[in-house]
Amino acid sequence: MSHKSLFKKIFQTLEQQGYQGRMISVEHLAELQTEIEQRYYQGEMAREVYDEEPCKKFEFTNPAALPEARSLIIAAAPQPPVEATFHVNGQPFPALIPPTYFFYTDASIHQLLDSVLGPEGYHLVKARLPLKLLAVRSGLAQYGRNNITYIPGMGSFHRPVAFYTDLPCETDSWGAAAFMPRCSTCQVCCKICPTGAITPDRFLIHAERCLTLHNESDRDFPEWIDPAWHNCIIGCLECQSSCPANKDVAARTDHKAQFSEEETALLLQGTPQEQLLPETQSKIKDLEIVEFGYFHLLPRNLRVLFQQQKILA
Ligand code: B12
Ligand code: SF4
Ligand code: SF4
Repeated sequence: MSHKSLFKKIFQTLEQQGYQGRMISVEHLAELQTEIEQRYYQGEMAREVYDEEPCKKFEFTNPAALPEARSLIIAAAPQPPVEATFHVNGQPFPALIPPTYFFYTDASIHQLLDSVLGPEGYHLVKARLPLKLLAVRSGLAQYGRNNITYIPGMGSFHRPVAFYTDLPCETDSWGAAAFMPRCSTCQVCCKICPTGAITPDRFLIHAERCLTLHNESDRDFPEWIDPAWHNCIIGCLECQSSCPANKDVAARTDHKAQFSEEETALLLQGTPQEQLLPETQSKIKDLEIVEFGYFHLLPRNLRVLFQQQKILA
């Protein structure tokens, strides 16, 4: 098959699944690296965030597993927030996990790309890169003022992923970073962000203030965080769920596990995963928190949510 036909087939295959994608040449990696490093050295990026994984593991050169990579495919799949229901004192308590924490779409995109490229002898390797910048500069997405990226039809409720491939890049969509036009007359996210992480005076968020950084961490919550600000099992949804650009997608939630009173009590006590009943383990696995290494944070994060609702003292 010609490169042009392959290129067409890749994007048709993604679109048939409701996904979207773009392709750029690996030649732009150096520019991507310079942009990120300049911001870092100019002090725009919080060192406590960018000196840690996954940012410190960004790789701006072809991966060892595919040194002859010629292009990058950046793709995104719609991903709604997920709801899990817990039970405390006879009361059901629905709690949300934002998009991002579910890997299944990465595997699905990988599989689809491989089904097109594999039979033609091309290879794919997952990239460790700044995905928002890549999505925006490839033309797949636009930045919102909240510093999250938006794709038509998906809003910000999508999960991006990128793959290196040895397929030559014949249609390169690299361009300048775009800002969602509607943000120029809107500041809803700045006002709603509980921690003041989004400020109108600069585009980058004050990442060190983002609630997500703190409730994804093992460290005790800093004193300046009001417990009432927590709104998810992990992460935070405030600047996305309030955004008018998400109006058409915000109502969708995937309903997953229901945890009984006994299961909720065991989780709150911090019972090790392997000591939970197999059906509880399977529900937890379904939430993908285990894969992310966040299972141990559940007792603390659930407790703070329940206390806020006065369900627990
Ligand atoms: C580090 C990180 C964090 C840190 C720091 C966040 C940050 N803004 O950098 C913390 C822990 C705080 C965090 C929080 C969240 N994160 Co996060 N995070 C990442 C990670 C690992 C890297 C982000 C990164 O590259 N930062 C570097 C900075 C410099 O890049 P940037 O934010 O894109 O900044 C660019 C713009 O500011 C632009 N720019 C600057 N000035 C101007 C001016 C104009 C006019 C324009 C157009 C552009 C522009 O240039 C900068 C780059 O040079 C990615 C995964 C990945 N591998 O990419 C996920 C990722 C970005 N996170 C994601 C999400 C969803 C979140 C949360 C909503 C958490 C949640 N799910 O509950 C919050 C949102 C916070 C927010 N409002 O941004 C998603 C975003 C999906 C999407 N729709 O865009 C990602 C891609 C993970 C994933 N695979 O889904 N995150
Ligand atoms: S809330 Fe308003 S300013 Fe913020 S990202 Fe959404 S449209 Fe843009
Ligand atoms: S995720 Fe929450 S804390 Fe972080 S910037 Fe958005 S609203 Fe603010």
